[in-house]
Amino acid sequence: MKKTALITGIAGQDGSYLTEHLIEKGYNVAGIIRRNSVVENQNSRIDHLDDKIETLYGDLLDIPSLTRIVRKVKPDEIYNLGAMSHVRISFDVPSFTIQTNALGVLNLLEVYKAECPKAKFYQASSSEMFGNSVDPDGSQRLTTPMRPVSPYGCAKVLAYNLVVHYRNAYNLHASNGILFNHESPRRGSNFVTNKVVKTAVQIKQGITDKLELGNMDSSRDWGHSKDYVRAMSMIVNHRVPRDFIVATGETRTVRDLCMYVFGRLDMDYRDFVVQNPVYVRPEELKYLRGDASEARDVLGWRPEYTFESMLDEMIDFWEKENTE
Ligand code: NAP
Ligand code: G4F
Repeated sequence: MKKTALITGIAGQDGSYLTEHLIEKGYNVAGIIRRNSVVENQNSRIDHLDDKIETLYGDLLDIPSLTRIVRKVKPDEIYNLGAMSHVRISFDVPSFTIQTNALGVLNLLEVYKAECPKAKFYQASSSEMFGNSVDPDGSQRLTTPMRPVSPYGCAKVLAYNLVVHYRNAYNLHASNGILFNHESPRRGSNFVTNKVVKTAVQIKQGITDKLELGNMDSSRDWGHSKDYVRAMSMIVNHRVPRDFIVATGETRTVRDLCMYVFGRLDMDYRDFVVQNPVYVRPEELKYLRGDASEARDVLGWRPEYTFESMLDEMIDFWEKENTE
């Protein structure tokens, strides 16, 4: 019989790729969307899947909607990807961030426990939870202390702990994927990778003449969303519920990112990038490099994209987009 997956945040970057992946694996897919005042903007990432999925209006902060949806969909697997996912903006809307990213998870766990405790549950946890904590070998792993440096990171730590607690206390198949940064052409263009690629292409095409950034010295472990949603499905289908790190194991600075993208377009980033304090965070997470050896050894997960092939795909996307 076909399995049914319920995805919160289905219209987001990861939600859209996960939906494609699960449809390919033969799942029925249903997802929660929120009301948006500009309806045309709502489903741009999943419009092409319209006739293959069911979308239902709901919100992680609205328990009756979660109960109604879970009763209707009867999911075998729940993927909780819904969140206020922008770290810098979480400093501007800390209370909303904590409510959505922490209490929203509690709401969903309660509905899951009450309505479909035999289902499997995935929580989108984040490397932002580690803050500036790094092991002596320069990596973060499951045992690395979590010392978050943003409202977003604090909320994700609470959600992470709630999932572990519900798993242990109520014998639920609930797992955390601690995913390091992952990108794609579908990434919001206010995250640094897509911002750099989109603006560099626009500079090349004469549409604009500068790129304003914040801190260029922070390092991130960047992978591709398509690779990371495969890991989500592997985690959920692992025999026992447990947490995994998903990362490439390579780290690069924002400066390296600019150097590669502008270089690919035959430009020198130093001629175009200016610093704007608006994009500097009150507290910065300086360095991330994940140790995903358990995802590789236990789940058999391997990323297919490299840093370069991911950025090449994003450059191709924006070159076509800007000329259409
Ligand atoms: P995204 O593109 O911002 O998607 C997030 C989705 O969550 C959006 O569709 C959003 O809907 C929805 N959402 C927001 N608030 C909600 C609420 N109260 N109730 C229901 N849905 C809500 O983010 P993403 O990159 O796909 O990330 C997916 C998840 O992974 C997030 O939880 C994120 O924090 C986590 N994560 C991401 C990364 C990464 O590098 N991408 C790394 C680690 C963890 P609206 O459009 O209506 O706002
Ligand atoms: O692209 P970013 O905004 O991603 P960030 O903050 O690392 O968060 C992403 O990854 C997390 C996993 O670690 C996820 F949990 C989270 O949901 C999100 O997907 O910023 C990356 C780096 C930061 O150091 C930031 O300070 O780029 C630096 N940066 C420099 N200038 C900038 C900019 N970031 C943005 N967004 N915009 C700039 O102009």
